[in-house]
Amino acid sequence: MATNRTFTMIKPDAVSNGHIGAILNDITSAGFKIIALKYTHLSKETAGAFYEVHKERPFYADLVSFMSSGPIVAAILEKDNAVEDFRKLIGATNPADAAEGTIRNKYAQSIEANAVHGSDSDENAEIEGNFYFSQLERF
Ligand code: IDP
Repeated sequence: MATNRTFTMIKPDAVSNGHIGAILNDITSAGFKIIALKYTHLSKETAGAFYEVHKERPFYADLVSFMSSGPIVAAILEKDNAVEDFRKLIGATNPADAAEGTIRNKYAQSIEANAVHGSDSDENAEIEGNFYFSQLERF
């Protein structure tokens, strides 16, 4: 059964292009409640650990460099059917394929610098939220 939480990051491209406020506004306007929020800058080691599942993929090294190239915003979000609804709100991985009005359609630069992350399953939402936030930092 779907849980009601997902995890997101506003990636370095969207942060450096000044889109934090607009993206958070899109997220809350779509009915998501912010449960935890953090502005941070990942080291290469931390970005590498977060994307460990993609270690064998050809873009892994570039992705780790990109994700540690500047600050990001991490958040845990709550809404009914959160994981699926959030994936719809952000759109396809490649912004060229992202539906009109989705966050990636509006703010992403490329398939790599694609503005936001959204968990792909309830299990990963839990793992990813725990990666960034302690019990004291969420409620
Ligand atoms: P998702 O973020 O839409 O779930 P994944 O396939 O899980 O997409 O890939 C994780 C991240 O890796 C993407 O959001 C994007 O930043 C990057 N990525 C995915 N495919 C490519 C690619 O073909 N070239 C470069 N980067 C990619």
